[in-house]
Order: sequence, then structure tokens, then C-alpha cells
Amino acid sequence: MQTDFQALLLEREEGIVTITMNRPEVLNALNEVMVAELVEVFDEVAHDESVRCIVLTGAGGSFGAGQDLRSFTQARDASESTKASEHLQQYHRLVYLIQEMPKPVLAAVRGVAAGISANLAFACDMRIASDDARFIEAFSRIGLVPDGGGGYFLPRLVGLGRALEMALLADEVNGVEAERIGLVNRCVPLASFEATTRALARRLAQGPTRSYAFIKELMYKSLDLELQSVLTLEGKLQAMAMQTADHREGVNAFLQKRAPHFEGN
Ligand code: LHQ
Repeated sequence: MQTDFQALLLEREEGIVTITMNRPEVLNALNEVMVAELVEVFDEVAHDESVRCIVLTGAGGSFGAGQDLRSFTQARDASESTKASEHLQQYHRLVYLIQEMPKPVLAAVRGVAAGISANLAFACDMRIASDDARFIEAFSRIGLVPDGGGGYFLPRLVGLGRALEMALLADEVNGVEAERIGLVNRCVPLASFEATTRALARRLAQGPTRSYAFIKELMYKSLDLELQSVLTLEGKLQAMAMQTADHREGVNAFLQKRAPHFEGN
């Protein structure tokens, strides 16, 4: 796996790949290079069976400040490839890659997560925040609509009322409040943020990875299906899960009164 990136740091350990957005001087705002590199890495880890959990985070005390407005404006003024649809295509690829990733993707958010950066966190499977986290659906501050899947994930995470409030007012939601309204799974003190993130990632990386992939497929597809189709899909996925070695290991471990050791297949 390539590790030499301009705008990302990549760390790989214990089946966990940590992707760190790394432009701290602009609070990890996303430019074209960073988005292209994110697409490349997410695409690569999707096919790497030795990777069993992905952590997305930011360098230097922030998660990300959204689209880099300076480089975006410069490119637009130079009328480079800035038709909104072209620009968004890369973000949409990224959202699909996260959704279709056959293993868990955990967003680890400390500091600010604004605009598209916040929405990328919302597209992940789980979110852990530090108590200094600040989520800002910043789009309406600059006369835009939530992009990068925000219009899909946000109302599904917090309900339509809170989603509309966050998008219309673009006020900050802090980590504690984010946990209270279900925007993040856990909010932890900054001092224990890294250790807690690591422990959760390790736990996910040691889980039954194929079952996790099936769970993701079931849950995400269910959002757009009626009951009958969900039950049909459930049957198909359960049949596949029952063929896995980790299913057999889980049952054996239970019967033998020991902890399971999942290999991810
Ligand atoms: C930045 C940025 C930034 C560049 C901080 N860009 N430099 C957009 C456009 C078109 C099509 C498609 O999609 C999108 C998607 C989006 O993401 S729209 C939303 C874009 N993001 C924003 O509107 C947020 C802009 N940033 C802010 O409002 C503040 O910086 C926040 C609230 C995030 C943080 O505030 P502070 O903690 O007070 O930090 P700061 O403002 O002092 O920022 C530190 C530095 O980072 C500063 O640079 P400087 O050279 O002055 O020290 C900022 O200019 C730079 N920076 N965000 N998005």
C-alpha cells in the first residue's frame, strides 16, 4: 500500500488502517489533492483483506473545516474544472466507498468538523468525538446546501427536526450534545480520546469482519426498502453469514465457554 501522500498520513497496525487528513494549517480543509488521495486509499483498503477496520481522523487537533474555500475559489476564478457537478463527483465516490466498504469505518472527531468534513464523518459507520469536538453544518453560512450525503445521513442520524435546525442555522453542536442527540456514538474527554478510539478500532478489527460487511449492507439498504424486501435481504445475507468460519467459531466458543477468536472470514 502506498504511504507517501501529500495531504494524508497513513498508519497501519493490528488490522487497522488510520487515515489522517493532514493539512493542519487550514484545519484539514479538503482540497482536490486530499479528496483524490482519500478516494485512492479507501478504494485500496476495500480490497485488502488484511485490513479489518478503518479510522478516519484529522491532524493537529481538528477533524476538518470542509472544502478548502481558498483553493476552490481560486480554481473557480481560473475557471478550471469547477462545475459543481464535477467537483461533487469525487465526494460522491468517497461517500459510496465508505458505505460499500466491507468492514467498519470509524470517524474519530476532535476539534472542528465543518461542512463536507462533518458530512464525511456522518457517512462513516460509527463516530467517536472528543469533548472539544464542534460539528458545524456550515453550508448555509456560505449560501450552499449540505453536500457529500449530508441531506441523506443527517436526518437519518438525528431526525428531521434537528437536521433542519443544524442545516438552517449552521450553529455549532459540541461533542457532548452530539452524543446526546445521536450524532455520535460516544463523546469522551480529550485526554482519553486516542486510547478510546484505539480500543474501539481494535475491537472492530478483531470482530467477525464478513458478518460486519453483511450487517452494513442490511442496515444501509433497509433505509430505502419496505419490510418485505428487508426480510428477503436478511434471509440472503444470513445464509451467507452462516457459511463463514467466524460463525462456526462464534458458536464453538460459546459452547466451549471461551472467548471467540475471529479471523475475519
Ligand atoms: C480555511 C478553511 C476552509 C480554507 C479554516 N478553507 N481555509 C464547498 C464549496 C463548493 C462546492 C462543494 O462543496 C463545498 C463543501 C463545503 O465543505 S462548504 C463548507 C466549507 N467550510 C466552511 O465554510 C468553514 C470555513 N471555516 C470556518 O468557518 C472556520 O474556520 C471554522 C468555524 C471551521 C473554525 O474557526 P476557528 O477555530 O476560529 O479557526 P480559523 O477560522 O481561525 O481557521 C484557522 C485557519 O484555517 C485560518 O487560516 P489563517 O491563515 O487565517 O490562520 C482559516 O482561514 C483556515 N481555514 N477553514 N474551509
